[in-house]
Amino acid sequence: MSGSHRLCLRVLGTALAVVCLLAPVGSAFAQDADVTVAMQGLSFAPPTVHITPGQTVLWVNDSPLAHTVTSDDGLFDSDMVDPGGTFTWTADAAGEYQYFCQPHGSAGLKGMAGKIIVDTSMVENADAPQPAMVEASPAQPALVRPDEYYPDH
Ligand SMILES: [Cu+2]
Repeated sequence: MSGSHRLCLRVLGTALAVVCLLAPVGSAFAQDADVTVAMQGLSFAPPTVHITPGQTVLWVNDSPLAHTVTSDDGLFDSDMVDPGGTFTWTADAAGEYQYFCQPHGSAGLKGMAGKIIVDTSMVENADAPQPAMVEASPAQPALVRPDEYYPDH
């Protein structure tokens, strides 16, 4: 009776140990990156990402080929990223940053290439709902409808 109980605990303990070993590896990537771009086949997915200054892009090579993440204007260059490998870049300033893979693309968004748009539009988006709230107030006079004031009612 107690023997089978002990076996159950041992299996559970082994399962927990495996989870504990795997968890730190996964969370390490999640903490570092604000946006993830996959290298899939001969393309970057998604090809365009949008971040704000100070945020980090993580490239993950999900393809069986080695690729590079090379800035058009020389700001960053990953060198060869092997299958399963990663590369990160943190944007310091606003701007549009085009990049390409040296073996499979070239500058100017040709072939295997992508773009990082860095701006503060997320802050601008936060202001956007305000005009919509102002528009809601003119609807109030409609509560008093002229056709409800016919004298013969
Ligand atoms: Cu490539």
